[in-house]
Amino acid sequence: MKKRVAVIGAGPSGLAQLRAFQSAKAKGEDIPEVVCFEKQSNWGGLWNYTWRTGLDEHGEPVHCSMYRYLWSNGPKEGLEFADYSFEEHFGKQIASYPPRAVLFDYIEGRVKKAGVRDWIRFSTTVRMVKYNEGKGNFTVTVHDLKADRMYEEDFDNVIVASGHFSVPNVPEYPGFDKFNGRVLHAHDFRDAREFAGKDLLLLGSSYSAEDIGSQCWKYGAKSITVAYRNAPMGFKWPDNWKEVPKLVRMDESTAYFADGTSKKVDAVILCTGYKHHFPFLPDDLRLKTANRLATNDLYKGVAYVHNPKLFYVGMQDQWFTFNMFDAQAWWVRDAIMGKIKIPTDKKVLVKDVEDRVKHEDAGQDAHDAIHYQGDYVKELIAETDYPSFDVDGACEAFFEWKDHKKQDIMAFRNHAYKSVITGTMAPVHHTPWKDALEDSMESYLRN
Ligand code: FAD
Ligand code: NA7
Repeated sequence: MKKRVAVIGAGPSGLAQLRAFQSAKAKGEDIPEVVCFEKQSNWGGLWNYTWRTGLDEHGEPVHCSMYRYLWSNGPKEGLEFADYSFEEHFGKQIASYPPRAVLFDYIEGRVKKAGVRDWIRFSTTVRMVKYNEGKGNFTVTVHDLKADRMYEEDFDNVIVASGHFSVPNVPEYPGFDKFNGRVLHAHDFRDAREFAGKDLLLLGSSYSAEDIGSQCWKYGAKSITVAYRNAPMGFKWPDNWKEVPKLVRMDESTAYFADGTSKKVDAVILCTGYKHHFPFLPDDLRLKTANRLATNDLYKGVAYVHNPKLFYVGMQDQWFTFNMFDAQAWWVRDAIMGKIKIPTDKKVLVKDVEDRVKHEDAGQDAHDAIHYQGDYVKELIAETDYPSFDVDGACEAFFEWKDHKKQDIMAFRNHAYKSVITGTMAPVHHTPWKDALEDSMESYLRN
């Protein structure tokens, strides 16, 4: 009997997993039967944009946290697939910060080429995973949303690739219930034009606050006020953008901050992050971790220490994305196919996690964090046949990106970097980011 493997989610991580198995098959290896369950009707995960917010047409929570006009927030040279370059996909080198639709096309291009679409059961939500102690396997209960039918199947391994930037962390502040404007989380933000001419308050001081604020600024918001909880982002912001200490309370129209200042605002956007949320996993299988580089309970960052037949891909906070998911997916594939041995002594697995946490905690700054995650990618790649690439070169692209952000936060996307896969330099985009209001693929590729 062939082993059966369930993959939960067909976003970049789940698709990396399918491509990993398919590449072994293409080399003549006998691979397990792989079934991927995806609750959306298409692949791409967060990159599969929808206008919907709240619940979808089936009553399922909408997964998408992306929005119109989103451009990559880091250089594409940091995420390029080692087995499928941008040049291979687009037939030429393209600029370094592609809009969402361009990256979606790139992600899709590789899996279309691999021919793995048939492995995915779309519009199918995983409702429960149970480990059968006696049989040593898992029973997965799923809901076919189109047929409105629930059924169970057994699998030898389960790989959770359901993402962790979809279920919002939604704090409450005094007065939200009295405020006359809209209070929304970044997860439900879709179109910056809604806020043209408005005074906006954003809470949070990480990527969402930076990027949603920048989008709103670009598309004509009157002012942006960002309240930070611990530390400001500290970029050189435009004149109508201010960072203030944390929000204390609101009334019908005004926000009051910890430094005694206040600001009349029209809407509040909570850029307060996301939760690792796995409603389909029981206590004995459910990962509980903060959003960090060294997660809790994952040996080599992927194998669940309390039951190493269960794997998680893409659960780390992310500098590296697509290429890190690949490194993980190839490693998980080889662990499942028996080419990599996971130690049977749980103490060894736990120690591995402790060491990773310590190592991450020893880092001082973002520079160390990028190196840390780069080293992790290198470590995994060295143990599989994933094409080796210049990970240090990708780290360099991240360092340059950080410098460019410091120089001018509204212009960092006008820079270009060198591919670590093909060695070619990206062209400089034809229009500065702040003036490029049209973000279609046709427009972006017109270089
Ligand atoms: P996801 O993309 O979240 O995919 C998970 C998939 O699992 C989804 O398709 C979902 O429908 C499915 N799923 C979930 N639960 C179930 C279930 N119970 N049953 C069946 N299917 C299920 N990264 C970059 O590299 N560059 C960027 O510019 C960038 N910008 C970002 C901007 C935003 C606003 C956000 C939120 C993230 C951004 N990211 C970016 C990071 C992003 O996390 C990764 O690029 C990538 O999408 C992660 O892939 P994933 O497959 O792990 O998760
Ligand atoms: P992050 O990077 O997890 O950041 C969350 C931010 O929210 C962070 O600045 C937190 O403040 C802040 N936060 C969390 N809880 C609160 C409360 N209660 N009050 C105020 N502020 C709070 O999430 P992002 O959404 O920015 O980014 C996630 C991904 O989306 C990322 O990979 C991007 O590529 C896009 P802290 O700094 O801890 O004080």
